[in-house]
Amino acid sequence: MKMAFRALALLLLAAAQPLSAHVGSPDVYYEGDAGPYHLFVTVRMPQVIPGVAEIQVRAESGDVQAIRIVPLRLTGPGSNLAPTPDLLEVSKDDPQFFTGTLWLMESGALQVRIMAEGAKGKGELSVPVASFAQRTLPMQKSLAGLLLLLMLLLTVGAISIAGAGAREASLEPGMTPGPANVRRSRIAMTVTVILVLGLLYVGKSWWGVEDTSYQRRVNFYKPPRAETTLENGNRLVIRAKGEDSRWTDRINMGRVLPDHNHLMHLFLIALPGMDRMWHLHPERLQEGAFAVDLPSMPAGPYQVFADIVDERGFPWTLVGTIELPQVEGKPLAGDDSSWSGAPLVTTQQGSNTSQLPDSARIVWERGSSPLKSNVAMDFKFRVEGKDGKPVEDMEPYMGMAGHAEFVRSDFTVFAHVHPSGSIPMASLELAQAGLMSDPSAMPAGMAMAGTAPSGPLPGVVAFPYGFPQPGDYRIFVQVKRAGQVETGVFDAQVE
Ligand SMILES: [Cu+2]
Repeated sequence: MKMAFRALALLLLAAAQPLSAHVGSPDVYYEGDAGPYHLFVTVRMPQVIPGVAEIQVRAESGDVQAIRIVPLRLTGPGSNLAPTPDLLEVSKDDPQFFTGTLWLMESGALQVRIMAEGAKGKGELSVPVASFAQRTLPMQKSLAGLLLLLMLLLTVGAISIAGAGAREASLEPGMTPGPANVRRSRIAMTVTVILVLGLLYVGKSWWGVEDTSYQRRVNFYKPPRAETTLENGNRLVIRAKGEDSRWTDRINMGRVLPDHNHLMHLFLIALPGMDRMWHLHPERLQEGAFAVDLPSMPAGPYQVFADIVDERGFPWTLVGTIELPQVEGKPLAGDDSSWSGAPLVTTQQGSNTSQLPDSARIVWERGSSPLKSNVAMDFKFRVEGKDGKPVEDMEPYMGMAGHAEFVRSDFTVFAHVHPSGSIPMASLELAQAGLMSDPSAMPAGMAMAGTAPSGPLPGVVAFPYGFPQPGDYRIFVQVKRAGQVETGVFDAQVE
């Protein structure tokens, strides 16, 4: 029985942090066009795989009649063989809001294909999702109790049936068992006890093997460690190391995909107050490591977040910390950018304006209601000049109107978000290519929201996202104006 208790205790011992690619922010927020319909999509990812994802779709216009969804692999076999789609339910109070659930059966880079139908015909879009078990769910105490009771009942039952059978099966009716029968019964019961204990042991081992392999899968998808070394005083070398030993074999750093022009987006954020931030783009070295020549930086501890997308379209964020000496480096160039200012302050009302160097500023149109976690929001930022009017010199920064980084004060949440949402552009491109292979489903003029805008950009940029948990956050909003990258910083308290 002790073994059974141990097996159950093992099961109840489930304490893994829910972390993910993007760190601590597993849900997917997306804004884009399904043919003629503009949709806002939220995918709430399950904590375990297989598990149920919750899908919410809001249509911008009122002419969408039905929305169907189906899960697929993002790339490779199965990425174009769609099972029968499920119909989303229309909200009773709001005909533009659709909800439904979807079983996700496997881990890895998946996509949720969304098919909208309405007055303007049909349209499709595809939302890449990173599917992985975030933790081992503990067994419910009532279920554990019931199983233990059943096990006891079966064990005692099996032993007593074997004993009774050996003692009384060959007796004539009305006869009482003699000493020989009793001896045979004791032997049968002893043998059965040994057999049952053997069975329980095998069962416990089986359970243990399953549990270990599940735990390994959970560890496999934890954010890999960013192992950093400083060479020659200013060259930072970054290597990824997965929590599970199989990670390095399976994730080929030599084949990561370029994500909005760069193989890696590296963020160095001053600890603990986030009063300095660098957004850099390391180059890949021969052996799968990455390296970047640092700009001049003051000595101190820094948090490291490094975004990559593997060849299957699965996004990973390497996480680490580094203690840097005073670095004498070269000036920033290309897409690299930096910001410095006041440390994070957390007040209920937070901050909604951020001054830019040329007396322009970024204003967060956050409304007056308190910020809530796990609510899909459109984070809208207005870049305005001295005169209070939106600036007219905005241009694409790495192909997009803006980039936003959401960081929780304790660094357990990090999300790099774009106007199209929380999905890396490299994964979106793979999903888009999948749609392209079926031209009948691809209406003309379809473009990804927020990518490769042409012509002058409006002085407003919006990011669909939701805070994954309550706490204090700093939001870095990065835009490009007249060839210069500018960063606005906003602090927010989330309930
Ligand atoms: Cu970006």
